[in-house]
Amino acid sequence: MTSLIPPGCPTVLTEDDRTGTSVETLRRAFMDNLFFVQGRFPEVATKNDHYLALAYTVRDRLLLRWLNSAKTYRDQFSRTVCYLSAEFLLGPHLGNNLINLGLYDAVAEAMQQTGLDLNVLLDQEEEPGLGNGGLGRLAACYMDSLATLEIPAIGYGIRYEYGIFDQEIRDGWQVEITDKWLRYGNPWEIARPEITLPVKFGGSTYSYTDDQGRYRVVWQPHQMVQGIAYDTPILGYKVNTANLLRLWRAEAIESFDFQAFNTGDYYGAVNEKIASENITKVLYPNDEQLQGKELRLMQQYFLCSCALQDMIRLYLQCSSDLTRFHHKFTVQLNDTHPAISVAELMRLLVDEHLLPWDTAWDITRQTFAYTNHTLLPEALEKWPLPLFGSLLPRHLQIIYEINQRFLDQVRLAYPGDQERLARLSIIDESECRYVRMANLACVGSHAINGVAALHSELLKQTVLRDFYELTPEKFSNKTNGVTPRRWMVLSNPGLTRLISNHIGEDWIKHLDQLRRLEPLAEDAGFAAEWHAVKHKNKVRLAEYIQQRVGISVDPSSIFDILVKRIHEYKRQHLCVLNIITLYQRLKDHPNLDITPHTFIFGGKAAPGYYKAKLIIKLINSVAEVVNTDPTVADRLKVVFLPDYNVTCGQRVYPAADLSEQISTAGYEASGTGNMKFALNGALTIGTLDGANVEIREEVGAENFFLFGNTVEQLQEIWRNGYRPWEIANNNPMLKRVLDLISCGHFSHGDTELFRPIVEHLWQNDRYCLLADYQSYVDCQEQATRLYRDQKQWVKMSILNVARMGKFSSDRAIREYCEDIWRVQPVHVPLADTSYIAQ
Ligand code: C3B
Repeated sequence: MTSLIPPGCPTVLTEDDRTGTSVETLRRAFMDNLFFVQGRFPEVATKNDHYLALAYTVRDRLLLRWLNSAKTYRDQFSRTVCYLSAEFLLGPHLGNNLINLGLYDAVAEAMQQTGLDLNVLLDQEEEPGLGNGGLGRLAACYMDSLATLEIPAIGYGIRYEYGIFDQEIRDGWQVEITDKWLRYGNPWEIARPEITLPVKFGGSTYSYTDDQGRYRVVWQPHQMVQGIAYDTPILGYKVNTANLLRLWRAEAIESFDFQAFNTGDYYGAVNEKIASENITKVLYPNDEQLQGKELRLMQQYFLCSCALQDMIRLYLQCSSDLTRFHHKFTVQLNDTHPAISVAELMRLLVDEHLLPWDTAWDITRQTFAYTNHTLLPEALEKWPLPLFGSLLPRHLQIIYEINQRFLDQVRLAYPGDQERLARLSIIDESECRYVRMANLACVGSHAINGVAALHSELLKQTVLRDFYELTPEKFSNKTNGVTPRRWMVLSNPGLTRLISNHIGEDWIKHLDQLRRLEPLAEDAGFAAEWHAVKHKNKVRLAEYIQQRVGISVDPSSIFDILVKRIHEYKRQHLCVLNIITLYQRLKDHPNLDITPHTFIFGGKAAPGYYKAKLIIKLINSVAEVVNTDPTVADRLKVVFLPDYNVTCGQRVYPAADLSEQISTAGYEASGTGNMKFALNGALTIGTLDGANVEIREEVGAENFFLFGNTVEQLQEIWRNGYRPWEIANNNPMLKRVLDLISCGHFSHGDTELFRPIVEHLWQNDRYCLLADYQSYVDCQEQATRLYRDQKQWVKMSILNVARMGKFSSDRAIREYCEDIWRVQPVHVPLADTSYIAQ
């Protein structure tokens, strides 16, 4: 057994203040931290002091496990997964760490004894919003599962000083506020100022032949910055494994400053410093829309260079034979954002470690694997050649070389097929020339995957078709998953308790075990408890809504929720069309007996995406009218929850009756919110898109509200010439709904405000809202009618949860481990703590 204890030391575990877990020890450690870390005595301590004192108390327990993990991996030179991602949307740490340590109840008790409420302290934490949405959150779920499955892993990312903006709603419009998440410090990270790595930008290259006759290229940069490591431990659930999330911050290199300073250019030196530090200042707030900004490319390269240099540094601590690098590390590229890694690893191996090109290329391809997360053409990253070449001149040469060798192979496989050659080329030669990052990722990886069955199929048929035909063996599907620890145990303690009382706690690590709930779907007593848990969650959300936006909603109405980034393809405005349809019906028939209905929206729009921001305005405008119209008489309520983030998700998912997953078929790669809702007992109304397809397969068609055209049907519609205006003109209710928006009914008579939305629907309707409108409205009606039969609804809810086991991120990570990473678990024993405490 690996141990931090030198031979001869006593091996009795003692309860010390930094590692002990009894209520009394936790309480004492907390007081100690309040005093000696925060420098406060109880009478003047603020909520934030309390939060920090508790965070440090919990962190000590994490560090014990983290050090043991690091030591074990180092001793065993364990094969390690490196997850490279420009985003990690972690959400607050404290609650999750308490769950994973198994200390939630003990800490709640210790706080209570101190006269504090754990919930108040949990609310103090600023969440690290280092991601936009699904892609960043997936990375966070995967870090949780990697640790829980005891897989050695490092997450490499960027420590943005400002994460995703905070959203305020003013007069119905989104306003962006900078997210100063580090303002009060971050107790979960440990700065590693001794781990700094140089990163070069710009300049030029020259070549020469060295005294051993080798062709060498030297990159003389125009600018150099250094990356500083900040480490956050990521603990698994009830295991000793705590993996490393290493985020990089950019800083000016001191010597550069001094150079300028010595020549008297003090302000020039300071400017240089500021420019360097800008690299990690802010997260780009676009989720699926490319913005070809130079600073973004700098961020991407900065991350990749720091991560790969760090891996090589770690490798060389244990072995000098870099030809086996890929045996130690396997690197997953989370979308194309880190795809420049392919060229950077080649540069490091060839230019700096003097490996022959072919050897380096072999290592590189065996190191990387690439996950694609979107089919949207506007999200496929490509960089204009002049920009790329001026920032990364050496990488452009390397890419040309990779491309030339690759295209030679393509020519052999498809003699004379010039068009295919042009499509496969890493360089886009049409009009302006670009570097295509997806092509670079495909050529430089040994495995390529999509994130849901349908998405992976469409990838092979559309954006990556040529690559699939060339190397079909590289392709596979890895359907996304979510961690049940954060998304059930932490956010829905009522449901967790109920489930565990009946089937034990194994399901938390083996989500398939939820199947054992199936027989209970017929059990009236269990169903009553199930219903009670949901109702309580809804009451809690209703209180939050009242407090946050001042709207009172009825917890016994159906809670119909749509939370995700705002995007036309996600079709929040289709949901609005249905709301207006219901509103119109009530106006026509004031005594109509409808199921009381609360629509809840949440989500951020990219700041430069005007249509998405207008959709937010539309939702709020419709809410204003509907919520106050006496004819409606509280039977319809519409709420837009501002600043939707991980914390807000944790409140929302447990309280949902109906989950809206209504994207245009073929556009949502997978979705993961759909999984979080269903795992918390919501039924889904959705299209055959992304992972909805597989959710429906698992829970059964009879327990899923399906509507809308399929991918094939939509293709057919477009082939025949899609004419949305004909649909609107032939559907009187739809036409009235569109006219009601156009005539200014929801905009105080302003007929211009929503014109961009309505006009687009009439004339073009790229995302086929009108084609799916009637089917959606009918399906909504069917769902709300069924909601009145609570017995049937609850039964369907139980069956949904019972059959959702597949969608654990543990399953997804197991598949990556077996099919792509070929990595085994490494058990971490817990060393004697008394030695550490000495
Ligand atoms: C998202 C996709 O939009 C989702 O369908 C998918 O579930 C997640 O990724 C995770 O795979 N996505 C994103 O959030 N940002 C991108 N740039 C591309 C895809």
